[in-house]
Amino acid sequence: MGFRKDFLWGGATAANQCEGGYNEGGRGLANVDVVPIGKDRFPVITGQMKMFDFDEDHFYPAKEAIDMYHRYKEDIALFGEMGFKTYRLSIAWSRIFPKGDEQEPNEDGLKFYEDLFKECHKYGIEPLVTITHFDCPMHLVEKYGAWRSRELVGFYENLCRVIFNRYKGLVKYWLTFNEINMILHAPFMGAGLYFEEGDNVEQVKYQAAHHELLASAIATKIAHEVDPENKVGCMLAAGAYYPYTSKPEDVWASRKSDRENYFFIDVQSRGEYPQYALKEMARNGIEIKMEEGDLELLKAHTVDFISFSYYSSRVSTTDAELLEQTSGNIFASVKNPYLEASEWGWQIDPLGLRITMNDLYDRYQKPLFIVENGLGAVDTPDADGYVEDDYRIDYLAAHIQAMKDAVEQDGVDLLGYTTWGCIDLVSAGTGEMKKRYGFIYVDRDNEGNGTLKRTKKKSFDWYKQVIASNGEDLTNK
Ligand code: P53
Repeated sequence: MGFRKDFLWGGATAANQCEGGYNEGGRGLANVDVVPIGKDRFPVITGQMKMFDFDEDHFYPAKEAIDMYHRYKEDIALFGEMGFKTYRLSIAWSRIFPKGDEQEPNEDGLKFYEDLFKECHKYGIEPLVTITHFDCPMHLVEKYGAWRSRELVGFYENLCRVIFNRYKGLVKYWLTFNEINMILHAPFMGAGLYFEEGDNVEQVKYQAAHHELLASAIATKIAHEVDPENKVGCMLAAGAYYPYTSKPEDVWASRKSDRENYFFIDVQSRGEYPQYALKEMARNGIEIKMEEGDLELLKAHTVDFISFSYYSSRVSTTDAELLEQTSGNIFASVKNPYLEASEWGWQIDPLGLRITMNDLYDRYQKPLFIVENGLGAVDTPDADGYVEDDYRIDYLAAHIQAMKDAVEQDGVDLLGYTTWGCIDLVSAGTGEMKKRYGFIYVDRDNEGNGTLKRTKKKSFDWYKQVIASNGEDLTNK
């Protein structure tokens, strides 16, 4: 019993949140580079405020991030020491195609990831690669309006062809779009969408989503053609919605909120636009322009597995006053009175992970892969850089226990588990360094000061023990 023998334990990062080196190796500028820290971040990531380049008044944490571009060997050695079986990372599109619409890729960028994958294999670590983790070359944003334009499908297809061929034999697990539903919630950060006055925002988002869904199906097709060993997954920002009360209207609201997110996975996994979504779009006057063959492509090239991030469950309500409190969050959710919250107000709900896993497995009947989970917290290192992060161990142990219950008690098929930000990195939501997830502490602050030195936290040895025991020993010694 317990987890499968080949269970993929590991950690996850994203290029823009850890690499830095934003203008090195021929890399082009991307949407994720120009999102600043501070009060303007939210309007920028939601596409309400135009920020297409750096300016003097803001600090842009992704420019240098934690400098993994130069330090990946040291970092991967530490992952190896923890016994990682897999390392989830993303490719920066603008390293491979600096502008996005070139015919020929940038060799420096290709070589960088080739070396990085080889470094992983030295330690027996299987790379799990997110093809796009929120990033889109700025040239594609400025010239085509990013995923608004159908041309992006072709540019993404080129990217996929190039990387699948180049990394054949080095990579076999691929995710097409990180948190594909993020296009609804943070459309500039998630998909390079910026809105002009007079735009029909919902129309633009769903048209762009269609392009991504199509691109995802095409990527799946090519991945399977290039190497039948390739396994392709979709990726959802998950977290089941609970009704605030047992009032049927609240229950119905929670179903609708779930569907808003499951919509994407329904298309990627079942290969069809679900009826509820078609009806809802029709009611809202949203008309998706499709071309001949689109629906066939979606149907023919569904994903092999379902991956998702889970940080918290969410709560829906029809109470207008309560609803008011939810504005300004990436995901609308009222406070659940039964749960504790992190320092950033993210509510902690391990059982919610088991519930979410069961929802997804019931719905799709495909293997699941938890590719993000973790606690963003303030860490206080001692003079040697050591952090006694029992709070993080408690969070992770409770979530691993819940996923074990889903596997052992409920029979969910789970391929692996990668914790988010296995090494401290820049927060996507806030741009802070202070919000840390790692087993490895990185000396850098919100303003970009620090030596970038890496040190092990208490959770480092704990996670090593969890992996060595294949999830049997979760005790904090
Ligand atoms: P941060 C919001 C809600 C759920 C998932 O988030 C999210 C976000 C964006 O903040 O994104 C994922 O860094 C994402 C990662 C991100 C991680 O969650 O705001 O895939 O890039 O870093 C954690 O604490």
